[in-house]
Amino acid sequence: MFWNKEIETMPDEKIKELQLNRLQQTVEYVFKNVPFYKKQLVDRDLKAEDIQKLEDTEKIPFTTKEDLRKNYPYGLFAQPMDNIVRIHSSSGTTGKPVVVGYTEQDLENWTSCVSRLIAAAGGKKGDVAQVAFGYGMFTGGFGLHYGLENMGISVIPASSGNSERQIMMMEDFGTTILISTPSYALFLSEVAEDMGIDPRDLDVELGLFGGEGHTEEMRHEIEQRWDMMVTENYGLSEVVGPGVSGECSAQQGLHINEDHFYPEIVDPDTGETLPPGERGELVLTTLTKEGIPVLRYRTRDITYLKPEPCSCGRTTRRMHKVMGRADDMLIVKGVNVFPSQIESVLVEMEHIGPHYQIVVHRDGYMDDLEVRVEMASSDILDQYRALKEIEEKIRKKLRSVLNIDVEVKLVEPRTLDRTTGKADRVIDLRDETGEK
Ligand code: DLL
Repeated sequence: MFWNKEIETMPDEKIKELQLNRLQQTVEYVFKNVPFYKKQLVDRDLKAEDIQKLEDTEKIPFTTKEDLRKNYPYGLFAQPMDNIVRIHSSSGTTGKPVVVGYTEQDLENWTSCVSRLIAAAGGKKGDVAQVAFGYGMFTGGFGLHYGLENMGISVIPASSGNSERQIMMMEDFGTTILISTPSYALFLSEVAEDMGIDPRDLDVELGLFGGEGHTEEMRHEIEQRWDMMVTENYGLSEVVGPGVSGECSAQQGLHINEDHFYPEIVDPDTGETLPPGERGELVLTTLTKEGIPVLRYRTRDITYLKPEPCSCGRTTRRMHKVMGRADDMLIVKGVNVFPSQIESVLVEMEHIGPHYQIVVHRDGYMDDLEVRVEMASSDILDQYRALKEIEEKIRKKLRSVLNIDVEVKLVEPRTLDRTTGKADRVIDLRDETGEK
């Protein structure tokens, strides 16, 4: 199902032409309207006319989260407040958040980008969608809400939390689409079971998950628990919120809304553009934003682009699911470890549940990685040997994947923290000593 077939199936040269046009306009627009960008461009003696082909984007300096923070709250807005009709902010945990503003046209574009990803995943009129993302400054709730409503889908603006009520609504209101973070969907399946309800008996048949990553293994786990198809979508407040990209039902990567966002992949350390297909940091330039356009925004998200056509008929380039954030990569004993590698191993193992926590400490000069993982049931909790065997099996498997020794600690079922939003699975105790 297409929402905007013309754009979604546009031949490559045409979409590139459109992108180049819009890129030139955006450069001109920010030059005129945002002193920060004007200075950046003047310093490099760069004008809109110097962008003659898409590759010329490389000449433009990057924008970082720090730049947005420094210009808090409205410093990078390209429109006077008179024209800003909505404000959101990012879920920053430290310091001031990043504030973004939308014009009426921005909201219209955002809504249609979100409708596209819902249609691509299989959502349609007649569906009943429960939005279990927080409504508020987080872009997830409102972003999905308007995209769904725009398609004539019945929306339940449940917001996040109040988990038993979420299950009750699913049962009573006949929810067919669940919208949440993957970790909250996992948690909700447990809540249903505690209420004596088998999630597979509910009408929910499609999950539209985003806001955080999850591995393929975790996707299968959630699909089985709910007997639903799980698709994911991606976005970030600084660029628009949800709606940058989303999976179609082929589940083979996320289609980027290329008429609105220009993606590049760069080396996260050097900032150099990487050859097509190589994995690195996603950098996004908005092509139509009026309120707060961004040039070459460093997302810190690690992925790669897939230019080959998709079986669904869309021609828009796809990005592989985000493999982790450059900032999340742990360096333990000199080895790079992505939490997603640990998740992939754990979710596949028997006797343990999908909930885990990664703790990094430093003992003298040595980093230690400890993985806490819940038992699937308490049946063998008092059988010391059986427990040790499971721990050893997990340890060996993690060692073969990560190339470092990991301490594995089995914990009782339902003892690790659950989340109604984005999961926080890594505890880096090295930070506390300032030794990282
Ligand atoms: O999380 C926007 C969003 C809401 C996207 C709901 C999709 C659905 P922020 O709070 O600004 O915005 O966080 C953005 O979340 O840079 C990624 O690191 C992460 N993220 C979002 N979606 C995904 C995903 C929203 N599908 C940050 N896979 C981004 C992996 C994701 N990470």
